[in-house]
Amino acid sequence: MEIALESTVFTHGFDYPHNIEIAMRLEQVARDNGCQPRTIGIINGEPKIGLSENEINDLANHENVLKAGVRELPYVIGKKLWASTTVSATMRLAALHSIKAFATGGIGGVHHGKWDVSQDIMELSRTRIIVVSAGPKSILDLAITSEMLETFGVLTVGYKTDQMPAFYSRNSGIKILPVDTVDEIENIFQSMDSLGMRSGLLVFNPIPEEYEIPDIIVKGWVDKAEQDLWKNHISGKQVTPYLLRKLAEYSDGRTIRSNKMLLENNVLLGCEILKAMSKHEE
Ligand code: PSU
Ligand code: MN
Repeated sequence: MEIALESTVFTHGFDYPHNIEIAMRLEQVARDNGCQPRTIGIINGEPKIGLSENEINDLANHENVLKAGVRELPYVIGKKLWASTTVSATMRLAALHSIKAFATGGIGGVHHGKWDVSQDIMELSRTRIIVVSAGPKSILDLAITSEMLETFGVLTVGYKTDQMPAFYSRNSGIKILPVDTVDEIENIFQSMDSLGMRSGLLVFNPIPEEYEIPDIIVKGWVDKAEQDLWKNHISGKQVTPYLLRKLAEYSDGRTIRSNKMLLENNVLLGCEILKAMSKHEE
């Protein structure tokens, strides 16, 4: 049972040394739960489906690492570059290798007030794999992201919740279809196959209560961070790394701790889903 993990979270999401610590910890959580971790990234133009510990270190410390979505994969492979893979690129590479589940933190979506829509949504609509996430990234427009997921036909379910989780907090107030067990998730994934749906299944798994940060507090930090963004003319792929760094700064590291715990929680659920799938395949 292989579980896919992404590399952008440690190349662009966290700074050293948290980044390496978290990457290693997630692999360990997978192993402790009976799965083989496959952290995906591109080394010198070569997609690695399961980076070694050394390669994770090299990728995290390499001075010129591109953040590659699925669109950029041919570019970084063709030009033999070093790249981390976002949710969209990780999904594609994992699915190509018949990996059935992928655990991540936040998926990309729609940013506030501008036409900045992540490739993650497009890829979820066309690549068959189960993606476990704690909600769209907190810096996004959640209502529009939820609408966009619908438009692209991305089936999105909430694990033991009927509200879309909002990354650092468990509830966004936006309705979502609930599921109660990993067996239900597996049944739904099989049904998609029998209906000829080749899209991904997005499973939103709320952050554990003890690490939750109330929405209202996060919003204050996000507003401030967005003003910094605007003042410093940051755009495109720099947006997420910049905002995450600012949130860590304003929260005195609290967002880092929460981010780490929700990632672990998602790896756990990913492994449970894989176990349910393998039980039924026997
Ligand atoms: N969520 C985080 N940190 C991140 C990301 C998500 O808390 O670094 C990464 C994921 O790899 C996701 C990507 O796929 O950001 C989306 O980036 P963009 O909005 O540029 O598509
Ligand atoms: Mn974007």
